[in-house]
Amino acid sequence: MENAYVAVDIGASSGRLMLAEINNQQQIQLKEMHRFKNGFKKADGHDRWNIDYLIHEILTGLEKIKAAGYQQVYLGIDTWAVDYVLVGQDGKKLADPISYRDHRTDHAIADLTSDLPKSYLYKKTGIQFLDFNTLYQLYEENEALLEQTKQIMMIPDYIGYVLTGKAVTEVTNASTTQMLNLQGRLFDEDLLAKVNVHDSQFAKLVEAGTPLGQISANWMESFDLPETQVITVATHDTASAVVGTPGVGHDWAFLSSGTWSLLGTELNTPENGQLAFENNYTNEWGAYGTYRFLKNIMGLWIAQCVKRIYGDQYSFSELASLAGQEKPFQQFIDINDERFVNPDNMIEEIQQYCRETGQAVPEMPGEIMMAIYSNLALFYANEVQKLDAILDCHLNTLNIVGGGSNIALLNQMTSTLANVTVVAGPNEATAVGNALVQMISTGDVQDLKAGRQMIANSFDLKRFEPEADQYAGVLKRYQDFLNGHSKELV
Ligand code: LFR
Repeated sequence: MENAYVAVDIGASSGRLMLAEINNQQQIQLKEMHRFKNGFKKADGHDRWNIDYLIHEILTGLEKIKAAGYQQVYLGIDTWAVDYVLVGQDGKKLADPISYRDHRTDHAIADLTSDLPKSYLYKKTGIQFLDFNTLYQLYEENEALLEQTKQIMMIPDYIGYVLTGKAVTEVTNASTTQMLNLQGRLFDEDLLAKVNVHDSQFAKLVEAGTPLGQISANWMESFDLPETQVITVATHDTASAVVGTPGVGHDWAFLSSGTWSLLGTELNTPENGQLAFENNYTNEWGAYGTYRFLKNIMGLWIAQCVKRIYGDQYSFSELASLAGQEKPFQQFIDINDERFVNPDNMIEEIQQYCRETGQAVPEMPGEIMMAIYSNLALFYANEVQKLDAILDCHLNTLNIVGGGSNIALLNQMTSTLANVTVVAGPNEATAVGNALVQMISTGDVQDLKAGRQMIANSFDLKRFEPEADQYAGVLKRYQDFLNGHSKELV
């Protein structure tokens, strides 16, 4: 019997269990078996994730998989990065984890780096400065809770631990803590000391693709589950998305387009020089010794917040088609401005930004959406140019994966502005990458290169080529605007 692989992929707004199998034509077939909502809620003064609910949804999804006739499966878990669970002496969580969008870390970078130069921190870790990195979250952590903490577990590691009883710290996600040392490839003692935690509070570091164990007997007794072998995959969703990107050759960049837009390229050695530092590029660790050299861009989060305000009035595709009826580039917005991280009302925030910068204020839903798409495309194009400059190379192809790869309008604008071929798809790259690491681990797929070839043969990828002279001069004007208004962290 062929192996069945379950990819548990949980993002900030939804989670899913995808079943992946290899068919007779050596293609990966993917089927969604269960989907559920995710989001943080205010509790005890902070924005928190409901982690027990997420675990319960995974078990419900596995029951559905058993009911569909699967007696035995492999399973991998990926989620968003940087957030963690504090586990007490009794092996139980001390509190629900706080979301990285919580405002507790708003000033943490400045506070923590007041006596520790940023350049020094960057040399050590190669990680971009984002105020929600685990380092800053731990800096702001409740001291009494930290004192009771036996182990600090990243979200997907914690879920794996609850399911199997086995604890590890997987590196693709652990690198986003900004506490791993690039040279030694271990936790950095100085940085841990700075936030009053100790190496012994983290379970041992493992690479993506390491078997974890069986789902514990107590879960098997209380739920009707298949026999499930958990494999520690590239547990950071962005790491899985990059594994699942069908890049070919050496001149491709990726854009993992979901709640966040993660734009960058895959490297075999990290790049933590001056230019990378000045542009706040990160070297997150990837599967198989790679590095994700990328920048976090605010992404579809902005559109998701706008849609939430409109409620059920419009679907995403209706909003996209309304946008398509509007003229692009009516206003320039620095979408990475901190004010868009977690505003009370995203529409008003965008409008206020336009007012403050003396630009046309978008009012209608189509105008708002076009303002978002235009500025995402501009931001992407600007970063593709930066990547070329930092790495002294020319990236010819941008592989866009994730939910955002379905937005043809955005793909086309990006291709034209960045002057690159855009290859769009698969939209479930994260689940595909999650499953691929499992398949390589069991020996069903030889290696990453063979796996990416398989992905290219399995999914319908769409190509977009630059349209000559379409938006001449717009990118340059946007760059001038950013020079005057950008609030880059470095
Ligand atoms: C994407 C992502 C990004 C990370 C952000 C916060 O879902 O994992 O890579 O920077 O969420 O965890």
